[in-house]
Amino acid sequence: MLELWELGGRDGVRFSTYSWRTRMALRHKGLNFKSHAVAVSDKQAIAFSGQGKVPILKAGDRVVCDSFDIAIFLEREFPDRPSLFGGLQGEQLAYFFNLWTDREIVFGLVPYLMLDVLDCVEEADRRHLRSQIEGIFKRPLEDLYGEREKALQQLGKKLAPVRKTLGRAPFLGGTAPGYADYILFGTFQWARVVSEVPVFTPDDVLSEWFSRLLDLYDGAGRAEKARGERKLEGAA
Ligand SMILES: N[C@@H](CCC(=O)N[C@@H](CS)C(=O)NCC(=O)O)C(=O)O
Repeated sequence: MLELWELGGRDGVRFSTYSWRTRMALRHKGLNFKSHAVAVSDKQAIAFSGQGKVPILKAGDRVVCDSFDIAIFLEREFPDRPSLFGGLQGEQLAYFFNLWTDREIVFGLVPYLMLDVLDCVEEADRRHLRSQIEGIFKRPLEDLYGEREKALQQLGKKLAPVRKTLGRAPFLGGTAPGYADYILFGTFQWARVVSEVPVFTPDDVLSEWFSRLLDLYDGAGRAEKARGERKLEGAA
């Protein structure tokens, strides 16, 4: 039995970029799992893992931390299921893409999204996340938010090679999705779940790709409601 510990916000909303990478990897392998929602400030709940971050995957008595290590674990443990990397060369390239996405895209989205994230979590997590992010950027979140237009423009430039790549094939994995797709998907799913403002316009090739990813595995990504959808229902 596979169990996933992942961030859960108010009303159990699943918004973490890293847990979405893992969720999609599990679906890709056709594996069922039990999800445990964890508050980011609740370190007691994940003390069993010997570290302080989620996602964490438990498979029997084995505990795997870090979304990329979880993907490698799934690839090694379930080699007969569809491959996430398409071999070691693909795994190495996906490792690079994971680092690039974390440093350039996730970091680039923080000014744009972080105040929205605070709306989606309970008070203790709000304090935790504000002090963490303000500690990293050395500025109040409101100042960062004031620069979101600039942040979006920079993001647009950084994503240009991804757009060009998606002009050649429907997925970063080629004709079928692979772990590189889930890395980037998780990042935009984070944006979709916490913010009402779309990161790209509907005619953008990235928007078409994102929509394909949302549809995968019986619409697993789409089943998590966007911030705008929750607002319409009076829940956000
Ligand atoms: N490199 C890790 C990063 C995981 C990570 O940063 N998780 C965040 C939640 S999205 C966390 O647990 N942070 C702990 C904290 O803020 O105290 C991965 O890929 O899983």
